[in-house]
Amino acid sequence: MPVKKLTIQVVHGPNLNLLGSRETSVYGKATLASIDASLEKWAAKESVALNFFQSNHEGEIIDCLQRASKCDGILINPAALTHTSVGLRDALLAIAKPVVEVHLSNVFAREEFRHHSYISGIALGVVTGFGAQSYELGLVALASHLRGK
Ligand code: CA2
Repeated sequence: MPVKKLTIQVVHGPNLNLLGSRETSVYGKATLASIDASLEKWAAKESVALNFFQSNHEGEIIDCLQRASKCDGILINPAALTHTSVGLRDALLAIAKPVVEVHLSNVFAREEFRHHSYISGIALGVVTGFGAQSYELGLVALASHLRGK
């Protein structure tokens, strides 16, 4: 039987456009473009279509999620919005698709304010602390879930 094509919305939150240029000891040397390219490489082999979006603005991210209501699932690094945004949580609840939350750093090994996430409680799962690999692990897990594996 042919494999069903999945569509996954990938969302990167505020400041992640700076990846690879600053704070490399915390977030690693990979750029956002290189992370997207490696996700795309895996997705192409697995019959998964990825739509990428990054913004430094909460409202733009919420608008993107509302436009993405027909996707099968969402892979998101909400960045600082993780710890602050009821609006983002409500937008994810409204779209009602499986969400995987990812973080480059291990948020639990950092400042206490990063230990709380408004997103984790509504997510299928969370991957945190594996650098760029967090995204890859999250994508594989989300696609497996969507395929019922
Ligand atoms: O570890 C992660 O992926 C975070 O989501 C990154 C957020 C942080 O607020 C979360 O607590 C954990 C920060 C993203 C900022 O990205 C930068 C990248 C390069 C240089 C400066 C900031």
